[in-house]
Amino acid sequence: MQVVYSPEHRVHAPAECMSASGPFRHREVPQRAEAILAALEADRRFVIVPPGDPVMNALEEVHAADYRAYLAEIHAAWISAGEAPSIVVPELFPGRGGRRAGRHPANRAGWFGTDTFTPILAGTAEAAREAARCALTAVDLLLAGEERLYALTRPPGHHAGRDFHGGFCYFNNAAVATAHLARETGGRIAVLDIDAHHGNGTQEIFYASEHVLTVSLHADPNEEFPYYWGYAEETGIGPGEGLNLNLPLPLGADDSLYLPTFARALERIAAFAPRYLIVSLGVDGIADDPIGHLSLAPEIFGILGHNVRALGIPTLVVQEGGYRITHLGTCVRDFLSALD
Ligand code: OKP
Ligand code: ZN
Repeated sequence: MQVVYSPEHRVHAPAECMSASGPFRHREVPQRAEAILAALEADRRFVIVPPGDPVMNALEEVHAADYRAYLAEIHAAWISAGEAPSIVVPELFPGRGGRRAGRHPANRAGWFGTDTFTPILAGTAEAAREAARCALTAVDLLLAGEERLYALTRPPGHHAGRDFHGGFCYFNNAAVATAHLARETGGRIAVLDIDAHHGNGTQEIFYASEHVLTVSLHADPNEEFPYYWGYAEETGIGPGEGLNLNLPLPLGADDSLYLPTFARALERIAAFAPRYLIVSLGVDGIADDPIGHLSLAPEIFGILGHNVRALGIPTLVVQEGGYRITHLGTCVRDFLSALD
C-alpha cells in the first residue's frame, strides 16, 4: 500500500496551551506522525511516497475564502498587533450573537476559532495546507486505479468546518479529499469516521449533500468533545436528509459494544453502495489514550481493517487523532495491513 507523507507537518509543533484547569502540554505533536511513519517504514508492505502537485480546487470548495485568508495571515497580524503570546489563541468568542469578524486579530481569532486548544503558530497554515496536499495526492492515485491508500495527515482535520478550526484541526483533509472525488466521479462517496471524537467538521460540510454519506462512531457528546454535535438525532438536512449517521457510544465503551456498532456503520455504508470510501482513522479510542475516552483494545484495529476490506470498495484512509505515541504505529499499521 502506498502511504503519502510529507515531513512539512513538523513546522506545526504546539508546545504548551492553556485550558480551564491551567497550562497543559499539547498532545497533537510532530512525534505522532513520526511514530506512525516509523512503524510503516519498518514493514515492507508499505511504500512511502511524497505528495505530488495535485489540483487544490477542493480546498477552495470546502473552506470559505475569508477563512483561508485568515489562516494564512493571522499569525503575522497577531504578532504585529503586539498580542502575546506568540501563538494565536482566541480569547473572545461571539457565540451566536456576533455580526462580523471585524479587523482586529483578537476578534478575528475568536470568529474563526472555536476553542483555546487549537493554536495557530507561525507554521500552522503551511502544515495544514501540506496535509490537504497529501490527501489530494492520495485521491489522484485512487482515481488512477489504486484500490487502497493511506494519507498520513497531520494536523488532523475532522473537526475543521467550512469556516472554523477547532479540536486540533484547521483544514478538513478527509472532506477535501471527498469533495474532490465527488466532483470528479459524480458523487456517491461515503466517509466513515472512527476517531473517538465526533467528526463535526465533516458532518457540517456535507450535511445537506445528496452525494456524500457521513457515518461517525464516537464517545457520547454529552460527555466528550465536541459537545455541540454528534448526537443520533442529527441525520442530515434537505437533499442530505438520511445521509448522516451518528453512532454515539457511552464513555468507556469497550470492544464488545464497539464491534456491533461498527457492523451497523458498515451495513449503512454497504446499503448506500458508494463508489469510494474515505476512512477518517483516529486511533484515540484505545483504553490508555490520553485524550480519547473509549476503552478499546489496541488489537481491535486489525479487525476493523479486515471488516472494511470486506466491503470491497476502493478506500482512502486519512489520519485523524491518536495520542498514545507508543501505540500509534501498531494500531495504524494493523488497520492498514488488514485492509490491504
Ligand atoms: C481531536 B481529535 C483540552 C483537551 C480537550 C480536545 C479533544 C480534541 C480531539 N483540555 N479535548 O482526536 O478528534
Ligand atoms: Zn479524536
